[in-house]
Amino acid sequence: MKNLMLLLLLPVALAGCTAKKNTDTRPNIVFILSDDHAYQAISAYGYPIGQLAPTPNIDRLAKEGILFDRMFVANSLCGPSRASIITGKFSHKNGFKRNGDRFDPDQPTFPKMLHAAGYQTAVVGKWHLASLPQGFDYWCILPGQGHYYNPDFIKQNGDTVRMHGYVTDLITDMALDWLKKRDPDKPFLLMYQHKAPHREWLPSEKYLDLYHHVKFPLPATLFDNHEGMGTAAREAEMLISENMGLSNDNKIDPKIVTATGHKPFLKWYFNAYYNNLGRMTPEQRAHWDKVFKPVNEAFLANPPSGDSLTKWKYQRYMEDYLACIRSVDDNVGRVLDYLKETGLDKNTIVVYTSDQGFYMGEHGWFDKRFMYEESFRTPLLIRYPGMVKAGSRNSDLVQNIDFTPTFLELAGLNIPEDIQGRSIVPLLKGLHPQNWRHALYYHYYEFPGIHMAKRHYGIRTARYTLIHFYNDIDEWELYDLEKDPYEMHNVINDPEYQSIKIQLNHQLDSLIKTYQDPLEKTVVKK
Ligand code: SGN
Ligand code: CA
Repeated sequence: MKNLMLLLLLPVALAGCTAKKNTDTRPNIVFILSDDHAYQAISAYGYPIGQLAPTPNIDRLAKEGILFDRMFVANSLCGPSRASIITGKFSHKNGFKRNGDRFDPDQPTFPKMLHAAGYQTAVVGKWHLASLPQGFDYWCILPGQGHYYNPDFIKQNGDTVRMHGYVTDLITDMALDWLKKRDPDKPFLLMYQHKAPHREWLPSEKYLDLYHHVKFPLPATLFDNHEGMGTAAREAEMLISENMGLSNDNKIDPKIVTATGHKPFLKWYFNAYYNNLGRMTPEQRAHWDKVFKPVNEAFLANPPSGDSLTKWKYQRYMEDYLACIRSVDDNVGRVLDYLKETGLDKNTIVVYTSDQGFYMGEHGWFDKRFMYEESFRTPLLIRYPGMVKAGSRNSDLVQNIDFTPTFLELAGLNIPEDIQGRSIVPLLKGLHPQNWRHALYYHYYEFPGIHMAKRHYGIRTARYTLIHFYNDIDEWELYDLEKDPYEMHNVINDPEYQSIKIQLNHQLDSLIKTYQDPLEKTVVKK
């Protein structure tokens, strides 16, 4: 009798299981974040660098989804960007203004909210928020910036372990392992966050000399003396010519750097070279030396100087930076293939973005921080077949504070009132709402500090950028991006732009009010 009952109930129980599987149709989210990945270096964006160093897998997201042309960050630096991404708030609200701050992990974040709503959540790779992740079923993160070769990882039990291999491959292995192990009946959020292509650009063994035979065209503004800009640009320490390290960045042995009459710009540059190479196994090191010995010998035999040295450094920079990206692209391909093979691609939102943009020699620079276009803007590509038309492109103003509300809406959750970003779901649907924002706010704080980019805040509209540099100076800059896309001419004092300036100032005031930025009242009037 009992057995009969069980048999009778079995179909009901099975139906229950199937029903459970099918009812939770909320989309999965794969959030891919790279570090310092310039949009100029993604071929789908169409810039020359991307054509010479293609990114076919990242491009798949553009082909099968949407590419955003005007995606910006709230504060162009790693930790602050990550804090804005997970909270949907500007730095002054989430409390993380500069690298070195500690993210208060008790505050609300979108991973926590998704987790509470039944999502399975994981983060692997770079985290860089000083505190440990909260709201994740699984996490495994790099301590701080992390390393390229045989990197350490902090595991959930608190142990730090060194893993053998190349950082980009290892992070992907972890992401795929977790995808395979997760409960297939629940929707998931995977934050898959690369260290690459962050300085100091160590390519994988496979790609050590991938681009050594490609000649990269010089950016038009490589020798910009910043005369048309302002004091902040002139005093920043992010010049390829002066501040990029021949040893740590360009992979020349410190002994050869010294022998050719050079000094490291910062003392730790030599140590960084030794530390990075010191992590390699003898086999990895032998492979490295095979490629870089001839580069070193050629440098010693015929040391470039002056502008030739800058050009040489630029070429070396491109070779390594882009080779790091090639590994990111391969690994993104592995994840996209897995989603496809398992059929997960249909109901999974895949986002590719970076924590900020990066200077590829524009204004003579590397690094970021500034509100000048190439570091303020960052790539954004999204694939979501159920909602996004393949091959679309969007030029509305979007910002990294928009991720949180977007993911909440896509998961069917309410967006808390204090979130400062806006859901881009309408844009994903191909709409252009009339009341979409016409201007973005920006605020950068890390000064004094490495690269010496002065503190500033400002406003960006579709056409203009107005910036106020404050703290140790009090200078305003205005750029007309339509007439001056390279931002070489600050027109703040140009009579033609006075009415624009007044209008932008009003808009800026209103953004400051809306976002409740107390502004640090440390402006020194000259
Ligand atoms: C390190 C880098 C800097 C970089 C900051 C912030 N030097 O200090 O060049 O600006 O990180 O980068 S390094 O040679 O030690 O890498 S961020 O992406 O983490 O904000
Ligand atoms: Ca970064």
